[in-house]
Amino acid sequence: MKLFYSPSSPYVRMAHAVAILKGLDDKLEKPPAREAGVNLDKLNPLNKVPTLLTDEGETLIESKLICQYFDEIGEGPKLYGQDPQTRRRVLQQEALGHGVLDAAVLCRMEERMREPEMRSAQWMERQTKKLELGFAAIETIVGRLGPSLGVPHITYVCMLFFIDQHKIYPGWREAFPKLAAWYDRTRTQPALAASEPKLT
Ligand SMILES: N[C@@H](CCC(=O)N[C@@H](CS)C(=O)NCC(=O)O)C(=O)O
Repeated sequence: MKLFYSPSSPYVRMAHAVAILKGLDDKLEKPPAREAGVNLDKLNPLNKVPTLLTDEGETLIESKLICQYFDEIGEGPKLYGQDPQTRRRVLQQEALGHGVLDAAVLCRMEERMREPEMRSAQWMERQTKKLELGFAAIETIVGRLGPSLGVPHITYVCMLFFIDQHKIYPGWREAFPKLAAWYDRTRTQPALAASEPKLT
């Protein structure tokens, strides 16, 4: 299988961490997606990472779908659960982490891509509100998650690492101390430690 890869992408990291957890890392090639000569848009019209090309020649786009595929073919307990209610709960918890990460990425893009005079304070406020309310909701969820690594753990750790790395929400640790303590404990679990980007 080929997982088109970018070491800085938190969405790629989510898929990679699930692959490690499901015993699939050895079966993954990780071609760099952003090198000259790689035309990812031929496989994925959205030209986004992660994109997975399976051994059967199927192309999967979206990290959440790739994580579900790894859960289907990998070893160990089913991360998305066996019954519809558990599955809905995991998908909902995952969606919340993705939504917060999406808002963080939009904040970063606004700052990176636009000149200061072109930036919209209203847009930033709108995204920042999603961060604040999302963090509050996630803080209550992690209190109930248990120690065994699952999709919500992976989603939240990858999201929090990205936000910390790019200083998108300074002060979150003081505002959400239980979430900060959970993050520091959880990020050291093997699949998360092994997939953590090396900061230079
Ligand atoms: N919802 C997508 C988001 C993927 C995404 O936005 N990836 C970024 C890298 S972090 C990307 O490839 N951006 C390139 C672009 O938008 O042109 C997922 O979960 O896979």
